Amino acid sequence: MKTRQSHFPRIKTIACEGPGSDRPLAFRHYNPDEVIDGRTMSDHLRFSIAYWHSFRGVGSDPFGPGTIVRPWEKGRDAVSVAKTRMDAAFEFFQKIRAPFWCFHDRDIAPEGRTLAESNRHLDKIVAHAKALQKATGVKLLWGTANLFSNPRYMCGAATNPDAHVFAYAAAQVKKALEVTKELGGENYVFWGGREGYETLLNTDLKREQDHLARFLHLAVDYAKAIGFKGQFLIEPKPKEPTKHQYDFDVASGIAFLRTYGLEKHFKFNIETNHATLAGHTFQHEIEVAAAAGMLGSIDANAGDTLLGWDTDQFNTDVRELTLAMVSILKAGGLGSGGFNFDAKLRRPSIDPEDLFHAHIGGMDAYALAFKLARRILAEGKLEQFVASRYSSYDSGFGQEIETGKASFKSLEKLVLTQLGEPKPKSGKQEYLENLLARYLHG
Ligand code: XUL
Ligand code: CO
Repeated sequence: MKTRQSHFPRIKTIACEGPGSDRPLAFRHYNPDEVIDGRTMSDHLRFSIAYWHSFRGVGSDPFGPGTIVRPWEKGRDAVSVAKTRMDAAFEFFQKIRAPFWCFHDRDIAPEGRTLAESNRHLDKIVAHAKALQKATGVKLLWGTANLFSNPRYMCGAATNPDAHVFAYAAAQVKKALEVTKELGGENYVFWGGREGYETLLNTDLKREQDHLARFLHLAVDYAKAIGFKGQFLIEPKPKEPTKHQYDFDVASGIAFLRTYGLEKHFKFNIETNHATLAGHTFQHEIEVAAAAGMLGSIDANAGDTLLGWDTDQFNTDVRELTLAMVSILKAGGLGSGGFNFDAKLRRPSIDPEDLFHAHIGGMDAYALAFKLARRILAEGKLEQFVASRYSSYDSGFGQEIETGKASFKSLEKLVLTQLGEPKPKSGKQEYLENLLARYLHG
């Protein structure tokens, strides 16, 4: 299928011109066709474009309305506008060389007056998306349902005190799972934007958590019933829009999933800005998920240290991304996941071209981080340091501790009769930071 008209007529497909290029509309590090270890960079990195920010974001913030007016936002009715917008989006996905996209149900199709009408709109747009996916080769990384914008969800969806709202949310997710399957989605994401509370004065915390778990079990059952094989992902976030969100961070997400017997069915979609809002580094969240074998996918963005909220910026901090990438590669990669740019333009960045600059910066930073992390792991200096720091557990009484053969009694005897006082050893943080700096800056 050919899209009739170009929505970015002045922009050609972005090419990789190498680190020496000074052309703003070129990649310097992300060469999607470069083969590394038998796979293209496009395959390694699995970049994805977030429909909500890049094609529904208008630049509004709590202090003012939108600033961004796109030329493609016109048509006879809301459904035909949605189709033209989607044509523009797929042209962008191709020109920016992103192999994947992600959406919420309500990003791609207008909500109707009834659920039945919303579903009819969605079906029309999904048919259009399917044709565009076929024509361009762009695939769906994940789908999800927007269970946070409509006023009916003001007190939560699965955790709403009103069972009627739970039922409505269930119906919405049922449909979202069906369309994600129809579009070949490789994952399905649950971000519980309003699954938390504003005040405990009106909240039965235990009952809300039970309801959230019941909802997720119903989703698991329905995915099985329709044969949806994609990976389920939980996206933790500590707060915003609610004061407290039940999926606070990866560690509390793991505890929640294990408490309710859901751990086999879920992995984590880790978002950088959500990690920092929880008081963690991006790498910390990745390590916690990887340690549990539950690292799923990444929402690639960044916060602003001077603003305490979810600013969803494009991340160009190569140091932060290199550390994250080391942890991701050590864990064996993201499997069916990818790097989804859940990031938005700043409010005054109103030109369609700004979408290109933003993604070029983000993709190049990740691509460079990927290459640096591969070098770090190939040389193995950091890993060797860590391994030797723990080497007292590799044999003797250390090994007995790890294998469960030692007891408090046996260890006491050992200290009293042989070991005596341990000799302090340096953690060598500054040496390691300098080692990292050599990879980053030469
Ligand atoms: C919100 C956020 C969402 C999820 C999907 O902070 O990250 O866009 O990624 O619902
Ligand atoms: Co996100």
